Amino acid sequence: MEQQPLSADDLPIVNGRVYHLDLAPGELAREVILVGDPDRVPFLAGELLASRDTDRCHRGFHTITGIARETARRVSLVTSGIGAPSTEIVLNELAALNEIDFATRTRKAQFEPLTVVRLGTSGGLNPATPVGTLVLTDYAIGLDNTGLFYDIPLPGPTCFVLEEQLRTLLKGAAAPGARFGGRIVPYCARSDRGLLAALAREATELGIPHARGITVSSAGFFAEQGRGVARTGSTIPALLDALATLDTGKIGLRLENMEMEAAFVLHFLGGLGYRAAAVCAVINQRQNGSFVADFHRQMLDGARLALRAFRTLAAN
Ligand code: R1P
Repeated sequence: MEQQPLSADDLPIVNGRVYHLDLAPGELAREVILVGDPDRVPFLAGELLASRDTDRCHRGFHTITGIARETARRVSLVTSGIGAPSTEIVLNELAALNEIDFATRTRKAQFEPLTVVRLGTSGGLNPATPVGTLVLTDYAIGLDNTGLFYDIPLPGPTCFVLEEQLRTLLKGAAAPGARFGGRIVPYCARSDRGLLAALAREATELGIPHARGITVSSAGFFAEQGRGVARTGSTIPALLDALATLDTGKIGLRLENMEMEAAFVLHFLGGLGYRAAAVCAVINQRQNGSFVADFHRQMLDGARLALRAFRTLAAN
C-alpha cells in the first residue's frame, strides 16, 4: 500500500532541516552520544573528535558530528535538553532524520537502526556507590508520563515485576490524602543487552569505576527529588528514602541513581528496535551530602566507553 506522506505539521522541516535540531539527514551519524547539557557537546567534541563536518545549534539543542580520534568512526554528539518532554522531541527528530526521505516525506524502504548512548549526570540512590561512579543502566523506571503516550510492549518479565514493585512503592509512600497519591504510573525499559555488555567490558578494561543497576528517571528536578523549594505540598515527600530501601528480590539489582531522561530514551528507542543504553555519573549523594564539583572527567570517561562500545558492536 502506498504511504501517505507526513504533513508539514506532522514533521516540520525548514530548508531541508528538522525544525528543532536544525539538522539535515546527512548531518546525523548512526552512532549518537546524547547529553543533557548543550555545553557538553563542544566540550566532548574538543576532547574526542579529530575532525567535524557538522556544528548546528537551535532552540538550545547543539549537535556536532565528526570523526572520533580514538576509533576513527563517525559520531554525533547531540543535546537532549532536560527531561522526557524535551527528549521526546529530540528522539523523534533523530528517528525522522534516519528513517524519513525528506523529498517525499515518506519512510524509506530500508534504513539501519541508530545506536544511542545517553551520557549524563545523576544523583545517587545507593549509599554504597561512591560519588564519581559511572552507573551503567540495566533497567530504567520512568516516572514521567511522556513515555506512557508510546504504546511499546513490555521488554520482558523483569520489567513487569519492576513496574509492579514501583507502583506499590509509590502508592505506599504517598502523603495521606494527597490528591495524586497512587496515580503516578511507573514504566520500565531496559538497555540493549549487547550495548550494555560492551560498555561494561570497556569500563572494566579501562579501569573506570562503574556499577550496573536500576536508574529512576524523574519527571521533575525539585519535588520528586526531595528538594523542598516550593511552598506547595508534595505527593510523595520522602520518595528518595523509599526508593533507596527498595528490595528488588530475585532481580538482585539495586536502584542506583536518579536522573531525568534514561527511561524515555530506552523505552522509545527500544520500541523502534534501535540500540540504546545509558551511562550516568553519580555526582551527588543526598543521603550523606557528598558530591563531585567537577565531573568533566566522568563525562569524558563515559564518552570514551560509548565510542569504544560502538566500535565493538560494529565489529560483531
Ligand atoms: C538536571 O540538572 C539535569 O541533569 C541530569 C538530569 O537528568 C537533568 O537533565 O542530566 P544531564 O547532566 O545529562 O543534563
